[in-house]
Amino acid sequence: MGKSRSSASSSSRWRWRYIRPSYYLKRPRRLAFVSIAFICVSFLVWDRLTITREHQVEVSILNEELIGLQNKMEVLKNHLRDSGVNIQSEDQISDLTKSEIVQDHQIDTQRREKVKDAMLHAWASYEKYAWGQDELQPKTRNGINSFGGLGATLVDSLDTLFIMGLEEQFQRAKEWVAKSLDFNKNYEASVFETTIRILGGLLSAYDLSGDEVFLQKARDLADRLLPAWNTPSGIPYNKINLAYGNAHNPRWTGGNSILADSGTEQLEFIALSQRTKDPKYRQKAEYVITELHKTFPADGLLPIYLNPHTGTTSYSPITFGAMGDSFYEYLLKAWIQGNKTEAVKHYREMWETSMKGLQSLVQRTTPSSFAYICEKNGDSLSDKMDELACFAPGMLALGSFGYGPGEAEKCLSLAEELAWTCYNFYQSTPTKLAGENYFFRAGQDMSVGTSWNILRPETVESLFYLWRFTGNKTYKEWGWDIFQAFEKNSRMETGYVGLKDVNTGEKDNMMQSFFLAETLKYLYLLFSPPSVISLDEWVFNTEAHPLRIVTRHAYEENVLEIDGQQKPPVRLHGRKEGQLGYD
Ligand code: DMJ
Repeated sequence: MGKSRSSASSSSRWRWRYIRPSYYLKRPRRLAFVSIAFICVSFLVWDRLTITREHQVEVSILNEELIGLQNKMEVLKNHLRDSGVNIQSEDQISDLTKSEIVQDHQIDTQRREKVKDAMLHAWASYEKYAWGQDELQPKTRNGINSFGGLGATLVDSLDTLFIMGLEEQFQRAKEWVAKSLDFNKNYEASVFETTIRILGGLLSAYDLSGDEVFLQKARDLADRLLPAWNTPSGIPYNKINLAYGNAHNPRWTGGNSILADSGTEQLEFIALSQRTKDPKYRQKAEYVITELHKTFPADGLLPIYLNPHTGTTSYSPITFGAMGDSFYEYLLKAWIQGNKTEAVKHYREMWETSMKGLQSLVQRTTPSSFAYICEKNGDSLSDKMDELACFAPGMLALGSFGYGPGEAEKCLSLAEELAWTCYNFYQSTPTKLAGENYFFRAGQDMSVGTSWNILRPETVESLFYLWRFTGNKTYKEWGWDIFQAFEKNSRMETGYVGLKDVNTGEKDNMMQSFFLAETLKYLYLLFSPPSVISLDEWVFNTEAHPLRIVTRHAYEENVLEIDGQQKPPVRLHGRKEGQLGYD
């Protein structure tokens, strides 16, 4: 009996031996095994919990976006109904087969990857042959300092790399900015080019990444540019020596400042003041508009030459192409950047006036009735349009939603007509790439004038805006056609080049920095969901650098805040690339 009780108790002790510490202390191997197993299980649980938490955050962000989009859709539907447009019922919309949506999504993903691959190729070639220099010459495999040695391609590419999720490349570029970007150059820089490419590129990189090094560099550069505005009228000189600060205008303008060169710094300088809380940048750039506002003509169209001493215009052509273009673009965008508030109302008013002027320049070709924007010399119109003016359809689409019903549709419809013309600038040549400008003669529709193509972005920029605002997939197809033509004619083993002639396809030897900053970025965004760089939160400068829209208070307060605080950096990619806003 006693024996059986003791054997029962020893068998129960035997069964529970695994939970006794003494068992493991005598068996170090088992102790090690159990410890490792415990660590692994703990890690697994922690990892799963982290993923769940991240997913919850992402799901709630997506839910917020969804609600926002649903609200916007309602507003849009009401707006369209008010204007007499027939809206499909929910049932009809859901008739769109799921497979069609999935197919579109797959096509977009593939195309986006192709554009990203093009960016990688352009960037890798730049890294290999022209690292730190302004631009790559792919044929001769060398770099060239066409902007004074400011690493123009590198700085222009920062945000494209970031948006495409090319993190290693972005980090390498950031290190170069931190260690090697030096503005103390005895070089006569173009105030316009340096602002839109370098200052814009740095500010955008700062807004996206939150890294202070970009803001410090931006401030240093802007401080060197500021003396250009010290003229009797406040209209800036267009050239400045970055090391010594002496400013002047180029000789070929007869001492005049150029309209686009003087009226395309507002976004960058306002953004810099907002981020540094120092109003001096904004004040200089905005005073230019105040000055031009005083004598703004009834049609809102300004000749391309401005006298920096008197602040008045000099006799010269009126154009939405070279030397005029981005002045009009910035009137609209400064209004958007300023949250469309009272403080920036005058920008919108000036822009609307200019858009009446633009309409007065629109003619149609025969026989195909392509709409185009004429240039104007004195009282006479000339039937010529630069490819550069193909930014206008995008600008009109972006500005159309500020109008009331009726006017908004008219504006959007003109944008669509002009985009069709610009697309045909490409389609009408043997290479399917557009020339630099076009002439329109009775009975002949369009014919190429200057026949080079330097990888410009304006048409794909407009396609991007039109797709965002109309949801019409045709614009993606047109963008894809243009991308394929670049791939076919401009891609080389050592980068991308322009064409000397779009009729013959003969190549030049330059990979322009705006190909990486603008052309490839707009194409990538054309095939990305609209939440990637949402136009409600960002405004693109004229070099396609997105600047975050922040709260702007009325002028009299003279205080510009960023919603109380600096916003956190943007997270475009989750644990796996493509989680947020991509797939
Ligand atoms: C870019 O530098 C900018 O888009 C500018 O506004 C016009 N020219 C080039 C691209 O064509």
